[in-house]
Amino acid sequence: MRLSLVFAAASTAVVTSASVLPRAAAAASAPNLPASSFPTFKTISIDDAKNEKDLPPEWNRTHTVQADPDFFSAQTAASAACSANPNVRIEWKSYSTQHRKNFIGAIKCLMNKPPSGKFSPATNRYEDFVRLHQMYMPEVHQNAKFLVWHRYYLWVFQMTLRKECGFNDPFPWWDETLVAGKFGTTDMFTSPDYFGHLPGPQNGNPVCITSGAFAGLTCHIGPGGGSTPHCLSRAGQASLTSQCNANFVNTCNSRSSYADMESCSEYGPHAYGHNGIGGVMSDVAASPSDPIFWMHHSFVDHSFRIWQNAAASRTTTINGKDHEGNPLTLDTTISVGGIFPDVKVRDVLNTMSGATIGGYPWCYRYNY
Ligand SMILES: [Cu+2]
Repeated sequence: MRLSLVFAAASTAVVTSASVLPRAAAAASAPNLPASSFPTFKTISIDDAKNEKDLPPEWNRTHTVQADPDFFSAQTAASAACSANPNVRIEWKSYSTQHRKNFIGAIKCLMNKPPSGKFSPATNRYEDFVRLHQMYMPEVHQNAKFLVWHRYYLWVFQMTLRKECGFNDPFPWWDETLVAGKFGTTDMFTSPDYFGHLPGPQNGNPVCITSGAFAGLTCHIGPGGGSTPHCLSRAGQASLTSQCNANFVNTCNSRSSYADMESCSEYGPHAYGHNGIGGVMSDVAASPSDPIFWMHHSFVDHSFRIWQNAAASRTTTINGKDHEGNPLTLDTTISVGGIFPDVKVRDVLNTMSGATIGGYPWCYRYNY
């Protein structure tokens, strides 16, 4: 009797003090990890990219897997239907205020849903996606699978917003070349309604995000391969985000082979965007913990699609190698851990194929 009274009193006290904690104090309860906790992404300078320093002599230049004419010609009817009514991803600047708020709200909706239980130790549905990325990290980075896998991962995330959170609006994308070197000035970061601010590092370390829709967010996946609760943090560096410029994108896109372009994109603008936003975004394995991840990867996928638009063969052929050194083929599996069906490389090369995947049309393009 006496013991239970003590417990009752103690738990009442805890509830009371938690309920009167101001939001900022609650935010501070997740530790702000130092920069050294977050492994950064490997980069290549634009000069080295121009000199093809990232490409070993024999790498990727041979063994291009040719198109499967039967497969791609069979898509004609579906792709015609798709062309008539594609999902158009709209660049953030012309994305309406209502769409922006709905998009942010849908991400928060996923964060407020329970985890599936298949991605332990994820604590909510959103973190299922973070854990998935963490699990697949070695398989889908630093090899040619990077662009095709992240294209599907991004689309699956967006279809999940639609399916599980009723987000039926067009999807946004972010043209980072418009703000290369000044990411912090876009209203994505400056508005109280969106992603929260982009502070510079303090004493060389990231800063917890206390503004925007995700103020005070605790990340439970990462850093690296672990799961230590930490605040959503950033450490913006203009000298790095300046590399997300049109010249660098065009340098990568001037490469004619998929795998050569992939290498330049991954270690070039892609890596600089992650490292330049810093903190959680520079955590290779668990960077999707920061919701700006999806905007950054829409930029990476956009560059890939622009490269593909230059030649029809770029939506029907593939080359390069996977993380084990095996050549990618049209039949190489792209898996998202069961959140959506496994697909093959052939299924994701043409974003306008019109095929049905997991009940949704694979059918999108960018507004420019
Ligand atoms: Cu990734």
